[in-house]
Amino acid sequence: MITKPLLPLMITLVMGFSLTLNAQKTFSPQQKEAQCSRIRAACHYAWNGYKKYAGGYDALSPISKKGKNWYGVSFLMTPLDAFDTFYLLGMKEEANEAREMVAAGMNFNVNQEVQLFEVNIRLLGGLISAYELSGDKRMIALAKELGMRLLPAFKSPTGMPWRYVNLRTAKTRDSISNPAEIGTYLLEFGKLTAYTHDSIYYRTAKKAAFEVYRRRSDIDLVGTTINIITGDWKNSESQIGARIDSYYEYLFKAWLLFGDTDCKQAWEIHNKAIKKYLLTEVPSGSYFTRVDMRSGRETHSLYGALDAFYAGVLALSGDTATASRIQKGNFHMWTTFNLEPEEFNFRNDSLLYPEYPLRPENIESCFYLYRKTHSQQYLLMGQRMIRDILEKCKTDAGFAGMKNVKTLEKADSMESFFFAETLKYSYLLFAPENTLDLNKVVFNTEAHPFKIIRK
Ligand code: DMJ
Repeated sequence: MITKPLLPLMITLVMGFSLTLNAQKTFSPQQKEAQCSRIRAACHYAWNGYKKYAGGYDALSPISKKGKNWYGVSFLMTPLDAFDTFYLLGMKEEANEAREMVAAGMNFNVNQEVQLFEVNIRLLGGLISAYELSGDKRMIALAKELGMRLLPAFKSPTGMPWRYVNLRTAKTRDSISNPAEIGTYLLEFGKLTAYTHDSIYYRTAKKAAFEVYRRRSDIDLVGTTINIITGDWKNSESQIGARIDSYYEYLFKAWLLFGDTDCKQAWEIHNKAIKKYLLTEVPSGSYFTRVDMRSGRETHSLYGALDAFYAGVLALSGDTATASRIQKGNFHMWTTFNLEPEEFNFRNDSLLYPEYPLRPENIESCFYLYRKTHSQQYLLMGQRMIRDILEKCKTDAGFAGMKNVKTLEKADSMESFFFAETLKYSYLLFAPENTLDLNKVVFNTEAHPFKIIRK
């Protein structure tokens, strides 16, 4: 029992403690710069590892210390994805090295089948932003050539693209696709239309996205997989993660980037349905569950690393109230496992898929929320997540994804999006805001910044 004379002392001590905590919670410009330096050093370390062991390849295998290509030839995924991150971080030498590697080594005139979606967001997106930041005409020439070689993928009975296209022969393959791999071209193809003065690019990308949109259910949701020949849904589970995520993101961002009001309307209709049927409150935060696209009934309370992006899109759209509740859930997912898993069940915190391939989405959402609210909690969340990545994922040659967030067994993989997105958003969270003005640029889904040309 606390005696009366001791009470004022206790109150002073408790208040003093919480004041100290609050004081610690406000990041000074020096503390922010220290975070930026840490990210720059990590970026430098990973790039040196790539150059030493994997220079010229698509990516570094950070445990076996070897280079790895996605296909029979290299498309220099890492240098191209990394260029604009180096540029924004003020790493001029590295930015030049990466750009020269791309200019000297990129060749799209190859008899090689590629996955349309990945090549679009990483390569076409990387080339467009490289041009817009550096003015290097070689980058836009490569972008135009790649765009031309990707177009045949959209020749299908519905206008929805095949998943794979051969860059030289234009042969296409794989008709079972998904909203993300069908609807994530609006930004890159819209930019190509602006730079080529040929409307075919944006028209084609928009037709594909709206072929998905017009097949939405009566309750305005889309499913996970669809046949691009018949237009029939193959998997009617609706969610906001893998295979759907950037379809929603691009409808909203095509409005931001180009002022396309059709896209704005489609985004608003989908967003309303997503919030009505998928958004679920539990004590640890808000999450998006999975439901049947027609009935709206829950199929699985599964959430994961990819789903975490939606808080960022909502924050960017101005809905910071919903976004902050989702970010509470995102951070709970991270801290429950001390690195986020690919999938977990948010109703009982059980681990469903333990991988962590160095994904950015949780930090990306912190970045948008911080820019929109300036609440220090997002800096604290970011600081914690960045610390976990830099400490737990570091190897002798770079940074490695995790096979298992519980056992901390590493995977021999450092995805190029670690440079393009994870390190970039980590840096921008703490960097002075004029490093990147969100009123002037929109990020594509691989975090390549595109200049707004909204009319
Ligand atoms: C990136 O390639 C893109 O952000 C994509 O939209 C989803 N997955 C990865 C990063 O996790």
